[in-house]
Amino acid sequence: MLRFLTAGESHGPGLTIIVEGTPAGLPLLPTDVNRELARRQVGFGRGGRMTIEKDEVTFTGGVRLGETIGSPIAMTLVNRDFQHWQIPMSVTPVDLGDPEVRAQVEAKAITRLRPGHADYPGAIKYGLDDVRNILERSSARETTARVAAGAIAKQLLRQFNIHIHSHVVAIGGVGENLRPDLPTPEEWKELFTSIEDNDLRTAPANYDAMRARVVEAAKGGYTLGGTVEIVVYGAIPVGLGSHVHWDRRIDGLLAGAVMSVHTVKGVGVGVGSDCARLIGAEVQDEFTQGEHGEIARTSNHAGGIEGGMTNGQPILMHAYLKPLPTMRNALQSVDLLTHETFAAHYERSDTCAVPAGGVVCEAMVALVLAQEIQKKYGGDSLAEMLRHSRA
Ligand code: EPS
Repeated sequence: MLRFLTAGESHGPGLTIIVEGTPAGLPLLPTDVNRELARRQVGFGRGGRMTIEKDEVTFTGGVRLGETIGSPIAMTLVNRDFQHWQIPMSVTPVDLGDPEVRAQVEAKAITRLRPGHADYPGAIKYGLDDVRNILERSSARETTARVAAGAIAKQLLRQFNIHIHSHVVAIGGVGENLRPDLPTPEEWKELFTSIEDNDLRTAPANYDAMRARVVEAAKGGYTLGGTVEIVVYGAIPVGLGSHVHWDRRIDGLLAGAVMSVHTVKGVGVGVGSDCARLIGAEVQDEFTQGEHGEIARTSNHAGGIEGGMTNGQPILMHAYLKPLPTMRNALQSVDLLTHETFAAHYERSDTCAVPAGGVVCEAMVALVLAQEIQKKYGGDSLAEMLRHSRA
């Protein structure tokens, strides 16, 4: 079954991604991955880093003549910014006796803990007196690697006519949090096309007000969070996941995967947290007889999941992202070593990373669903999986 591992620091030489367990015979080109990486790099409100990087993978294993061969897929990706960090992020020891070299390493040491970041627990856990080693791996740079792995999962799901998309529905309190009704497939298509055309990845009606909110935050030196909606549509089979055990319920698996994305502090399925205040009739979805006599639904408040299983409706999820903890207008902090009070450490960061966050959430959803599709259909090759799905 598909699983993945990533390695690499934010300002180190690069990222490495291994995706294991993909079936043989899946058509796969670097452009399938790079297209997703480019979507993640877009986003009004990002800092200067995205103008330095151009994220593109090199396959170094698992793919031959444009198809997977069943062996682990290995990808590497270069951090272009590493050229500015060669001494402080050197893999081999550097000459700290040289005052110039020492100054460069010391300039990148961090001891003024950022509230809300991994700095404090990470430094205590790993016994460090410089938070740099925590920042480097806790940085959302790692999400590049997840999107690369997720692109392979998406490519597998596409073979079964399952598609995943996301859009930003709110930033910093501007925008709608929940969609009241289930849009038609045509409406989804129109919405998603318009979203890919703008750098906030939001419906055009929200764009100007959201953009103004981000500009205001950048001027004020603070950061913004927001809400993204993730939608899975197409031929979703009934019964991915199961009601029989807590760790087989697909809402739990999906929520856990999305919650693991940097800055995500809450996840909703269907009406999400609104279910606590709505009445029963507003949360469940009535059955009806469809046009061709089939079993159909009048709504999709459940977000396509009932009893820990997909019910064949589109899967609708919301992820709630907090404002990034690295802020020019820094909060009060203490120095890790002296415990003196200071303003928290600030270095180049983003005012708002919500549009990119949506693309990362898509990747995590894709990785979970690809595993579930493999459980459902089994098979070591794509042809075998397709045969099982047709049967
Ligand atoms: C990040 C800080 C910024 C972001 C980075 C995540 O990087 P830098 O410190 O180099 O300016 O740009 O995101 C990425 C590099 C990326 O690829 O998304 C952080 O502290 O989490």
